[in-house]
Amino acid sequence: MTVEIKREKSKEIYEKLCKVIPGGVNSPVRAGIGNGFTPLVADFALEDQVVDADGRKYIDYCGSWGALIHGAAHPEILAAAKMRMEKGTSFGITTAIEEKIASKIVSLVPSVEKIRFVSTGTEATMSAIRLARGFTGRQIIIKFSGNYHGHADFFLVKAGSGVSSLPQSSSSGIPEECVKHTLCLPFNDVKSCLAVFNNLCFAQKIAAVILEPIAGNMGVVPASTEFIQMLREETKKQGALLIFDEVMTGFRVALGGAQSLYQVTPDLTCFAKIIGGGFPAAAFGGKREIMDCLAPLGSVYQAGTLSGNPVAMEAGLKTLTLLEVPGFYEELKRKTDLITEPVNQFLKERNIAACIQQSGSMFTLFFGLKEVRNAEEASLYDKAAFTRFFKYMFDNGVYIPPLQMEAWFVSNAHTDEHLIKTRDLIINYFA
Ligand code: KE4
Repeated sequence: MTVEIKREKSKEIYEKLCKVIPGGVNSPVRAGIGNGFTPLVADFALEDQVVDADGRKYIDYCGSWGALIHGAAHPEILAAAKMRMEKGTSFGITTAIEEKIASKIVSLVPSVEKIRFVSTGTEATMSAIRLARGFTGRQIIIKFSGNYHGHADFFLVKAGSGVSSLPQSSSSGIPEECVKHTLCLPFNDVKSCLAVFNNLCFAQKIAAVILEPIAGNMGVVPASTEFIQMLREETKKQGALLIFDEVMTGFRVALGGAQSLYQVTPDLTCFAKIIGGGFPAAAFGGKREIMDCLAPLGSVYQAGTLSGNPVAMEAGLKTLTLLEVPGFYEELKRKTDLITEPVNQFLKERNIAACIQQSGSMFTLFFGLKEVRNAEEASLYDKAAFTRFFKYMFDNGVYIPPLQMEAWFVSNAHTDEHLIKTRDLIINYFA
C-alpha cells in the first residue's frame, strides 16, 4: 500500500533547515540523499517509535544508529540523566560518575584494563590510532574497505556508511600525505592480508590494524573467524596493535561485544553509541601499558572539553546496568528473529535475489544479493529496489536506515506486534 503522504510541516521545516545547514542535516546519512523525498524530520520518540513533525508515527529501526538499545526515552535512563543534570551538566573537572561507568566497562570487557572517554566514535577511533602509533613508534595503519571508523582524515579511504556513496568512496579535502600511511585491504580476505604481512617492505612498520569485527557500515557483514584469528596472530608476530572498532557492536551483539563472540582479545577497543544511552559519549580502552602512554601520564596527547560528560556518563551507566538483566540478549535475539527468520525463509523459498545478514539484534536486508562477504560484493546491491523499498516502508509507517550500507537495530522496546507488522510488510513487498 503506498498512499501519497502530505507531511507539509516536515517539508516546511526541512526547507528552512536547508537554508542554514548543508543538506538540512548535521550528518549526511540523515538526508537519505537519493531516496528522492523529504527526509524524516523527527519531533519526538518513545519506546520503539519516532514521531515526525506532522505527528506521523514510524516504527524505528535506526534508533539513533544503534544507541537506543532500550528504546527511546526509557524512563530509568531519563531519570538518571535528570537527577545528574540537577547537580550540574558539565564541570570540565573529573567526577566520581566517570569512574563508575569506567569500572563497569572494565568489568564487562576483559580486554579493557583502562579506558578514556571522548564524545564521538570518530574521536575514539582517531585517538586509538594516535595511541597505537605513539606506543609502537610506527606509522602504517591497515583498515578494510567498507569499514567506517568515523571521519578522521586518515580513515576516509574506501570507507563505508555514507562515505560509500562518494566517488571512490573517499572524501575530497584530504591531502595525500594524510592517507599515505593508510593501507586499505579487502575485508574478509586472508590472502591479501597475509601478502602484506609477509611483505618485507612493511616489516616492523605497521602500527595497527583496525576493523569492525562485525561490519555494520557496508550493511551487516561479519568477519570470518579465520580472518579475525589470522589478524590476531599476524599482528602479534608483527608487533602491531589489533584495534576492534566496536562503536556499533559494543554491548549490541553481546554484553562483552563482538570480541566475546569471537573469543579474540584485541589490544584496543573503541566504543560509542550504546555507552552514552542516547547522549554524546564514546571511549577507547585496552591494556594498561598501552593506555598509560596517554597524557597526562605519557606523551600521546588526547583531550576533550566535554569528554566524560557527567550527564552522558550517568545515562550510559544506567544503560549498561539495564543490559545486565539475565536473558536480555536472548530476548533481543528472539524479537529480531521474528523478522529475520521468516523473511529469509520466504526469500529462499521463492529464490528471490535478496538476503538478510544478522548478528544478534542488528541486521541488513540486502537487495539484489544472496550473500555479502565484503564491500565489493555489497556495492553490487540493487539500488532502485532499495529506494523503492525504503519509500514503501516509510509510507507504511516504518523507518529504516535510509542507506543500504547500514544496519537495522531492534531494541528491547520493540513490541512483538510492531515486529510482526514489519515482517508482514517486508514479505508483502516481495510477494
Ligand atoms: P561517530 O563519530 O559518528 O559517533 O562514530 C563514528 C563511527 C565509528 N565506528 C563505527 C563502527 C561507526 O558505525 C561509526 C558511526 N556510525 C554511523 C552509522 N553507521 C553514524 C551515523 C552518522 O554518520 O550520522
